[in-house]
Amino acid sequence: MSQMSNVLDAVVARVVARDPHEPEFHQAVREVLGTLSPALERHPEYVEAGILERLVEPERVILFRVPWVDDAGHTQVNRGFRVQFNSALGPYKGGLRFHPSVNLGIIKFLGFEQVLKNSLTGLPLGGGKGGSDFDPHGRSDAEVMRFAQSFMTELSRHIGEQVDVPAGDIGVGGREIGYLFGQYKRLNNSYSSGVLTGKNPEWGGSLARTQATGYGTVIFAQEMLRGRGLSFDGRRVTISGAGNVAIYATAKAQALGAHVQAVSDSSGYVVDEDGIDLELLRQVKEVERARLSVYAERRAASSAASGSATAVRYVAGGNIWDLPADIALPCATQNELTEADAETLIRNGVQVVAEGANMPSTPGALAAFQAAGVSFGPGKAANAGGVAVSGLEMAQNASRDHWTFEQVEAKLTDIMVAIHNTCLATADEYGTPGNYVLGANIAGFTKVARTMLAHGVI
Ligand code: NDP
Ligand code: 2IT
Repeated sequence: MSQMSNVLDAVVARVVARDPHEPEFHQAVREVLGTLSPALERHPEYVEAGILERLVEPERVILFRVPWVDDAGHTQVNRGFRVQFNSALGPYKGGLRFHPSVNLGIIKFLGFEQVLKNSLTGLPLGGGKGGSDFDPHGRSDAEVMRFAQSFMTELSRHIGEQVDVPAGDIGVGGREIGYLFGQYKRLNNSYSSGVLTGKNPEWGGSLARTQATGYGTVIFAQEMLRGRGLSFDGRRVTISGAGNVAIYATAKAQALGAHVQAVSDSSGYVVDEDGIDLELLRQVKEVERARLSVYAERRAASSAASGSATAVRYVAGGNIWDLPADIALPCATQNELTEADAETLIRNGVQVVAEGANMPSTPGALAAFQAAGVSFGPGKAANAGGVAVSGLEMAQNASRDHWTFEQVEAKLTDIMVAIHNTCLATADEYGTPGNYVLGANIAGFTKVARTMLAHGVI
């Protein structure tokens, strides 16, 4: 065992020494490799074939200039990235993130997680990730379009339905996918529906892709609850974020009878004693692209108009994890839930945590949850519903078919339940019952490792 730990430590040390300025990538690699010893003990052939060294090295990294002209006529220059991490199981697949914090280390961490997540879905998908440090907040539609067109002009030469299939992530939703797809189509003079996922269902998208990540996270959490003899019904739920994943996690949790008490954005959080008003949330965030404070203002105004007491509170700059909750679903961004936050949640009786975002819990938070016996579902398992339905979108595009919402949702449910059960079965197999982190990492890894071994040293 300790010999294997030495091997893993050496791989981590080399990752850190090679790219010392990529802390999020180091964190993701450490977290995964920290759980693989027992699998490698059983499969020394993976170590001998250099699978670990290859797993942590992207197959290809593309970094490019994205020049565009803003509404004031000024030239802006952003950076574009696409990390084609691993194609053992299928074409590279993973989202694009547009956020000012984006850098190569963040895209590498997301790409690395994506490889294992996509493996867990059981679909034929490799892993990749991309994006830009472009900030869509406050930009006009015309600016977003010009930026997206410039971004795709370079990206288009690197992607394709058998090569690499991007989708959305933070800052990239239906509007951005539309502009990106339009430019790809124009540059290639071909209607290659399968080159991007997250498209509008009117022109090649899958029904239920918009809902898939949030719904999937809640379906996964529901299975976790079931294991503890619990359900969402009547439980207090805190959901961080107010974007695509948070909104549809709210919708599904409410449909299962939960009391979703709070959501957040990067400026603060709202607590709504009557439960989050989903239609108002969608109006404010999806339609108006406004701040969450606007949600609170509207709710307070409608309470005042109807003469009832105001049940909503906006806490600027506050910490959403201070609220007592039975179930916590972090759905905003990486490292948003710290060890101190985990301790507060544990003290307040949290029972299940499922990650809708990618790596939202710090390593200290994760350890604290596990030590306290909280059921903890890591992002690569719990949020795999988004990419899973992207895989279903690719299948529909390839067969020129279009499935109903109910058909897609039924397949999504099956996939999430299967991932949940695979995590638990793998954790049992390795003598760590209930350890979803170990189960997800080993199950995701071994399928990729077996395949890499079969394909030879490439
Ligand atoms: P959106 O852009 O739709 O929403 C992101 C939300 O998170 C916003 O409310 C945003 O607030 C908040 N947020 C972003 N960055 C920060 C930050 N640095 N600090 C605090 N809040 C922040 O993105 P998604 O909902 O699509 O993505 C959310 C998470 O889910 C990400 O981790 C993403 O990687 C992950 N994910 C997404 C999938 C998808 O299908 N979309 C699939 C699987 C995982 P603000 O507007 O103030 O910035
Ligand atoms: O992190 C993720 O899994 C996503 N952003 C979705 C990727 C995809 O290709 O649908």
